[in-house]
Amino acid sequence: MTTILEEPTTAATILIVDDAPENLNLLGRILEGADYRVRRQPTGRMGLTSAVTSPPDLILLDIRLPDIDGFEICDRLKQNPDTKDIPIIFISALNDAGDKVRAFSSGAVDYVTKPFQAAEVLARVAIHLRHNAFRQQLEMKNRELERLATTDPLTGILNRRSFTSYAEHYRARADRYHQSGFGVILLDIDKFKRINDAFGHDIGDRVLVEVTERIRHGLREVDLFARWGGEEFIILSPETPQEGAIHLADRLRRSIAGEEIAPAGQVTASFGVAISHGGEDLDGLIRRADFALLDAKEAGRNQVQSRE
Ligand code: GH3
Ligand code: MG
Repeated sequence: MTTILEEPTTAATILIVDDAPENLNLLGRILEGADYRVRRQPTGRMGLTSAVTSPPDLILLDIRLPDIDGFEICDRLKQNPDTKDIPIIFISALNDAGDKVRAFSSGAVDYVTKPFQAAEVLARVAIHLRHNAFRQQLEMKNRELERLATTDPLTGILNRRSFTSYAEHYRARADRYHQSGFGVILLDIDKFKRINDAFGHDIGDRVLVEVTERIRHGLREVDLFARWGGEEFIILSPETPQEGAIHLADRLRRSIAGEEIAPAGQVTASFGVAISHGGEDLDGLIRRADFALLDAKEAGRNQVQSRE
């Protein structure tokens, strides 16, 4: 992921909405002369349809139009999630401060009065396209950062930190609504160090990914599933009684051990289960699951144990 915002490179599409043909043509020619792609619409309704069906990169909008006026077009575009981020520049003969204020309050980014100067229009168009392209890049990078911060890079599932925050949310809600208990399952691959030692770290990583897939297939949409540590995973299963959680853990255990994972051979995991009793904090619950997991290891591995 690059960290520096890049200058926009593709030729932008600009929609001009103006009922005066001479304005449409003049503005269009100025913009085409600067290598923009231009669409021209002579009425409010046509401008609106054009903007919604194929959102342009920027709109130059006249205020006084024969059907829907520019303010209303702007309002409507700002309410539509598909068009709300398109920068709108009003181009109007209205030179009254009240009109300008209204234009900005309806969501326009700029206001140019007629008669306009070509160089000024081009400069304003360029700066708003640039700002908007940077804003889009920032949003994308923020989403990417959010994803990196909340998921485990190897397996793509939640990491420990985001699991804890989602689980805390579940716990608080279950307490508030006196919902039936939820189960926490901790599992740890057995003798995983041997796999790394015998086949190398890359094969070890592949085993982790395959185990993740097998677990994921056995879970419901509502279950939280995360990588808790190196070869340790955690599951929170909402509204699950003790027997249900033990049953689920055993099904997952069988799905891991059932079919060999080439070239490592049979891989097994040990499971510890704990069910929340209302009022208990998350740390306490996970600690109980961890004790149960130790019980499973001590009792010979490849099995499920639970703690009250
Ligand atoms: P036990 O049955 O008692 O759990 O034994 P174990 O060998 O699984 O447990 P131990 O804690 O001794 O070893 C875990 C190993 O997992 C050690 C560590 O190098 C390895 N490991 C942790 N994270 C990763 C990873 O992301 N990739 C790989 N390949 N190995 C990892
Ligand atoms: Mg282990």
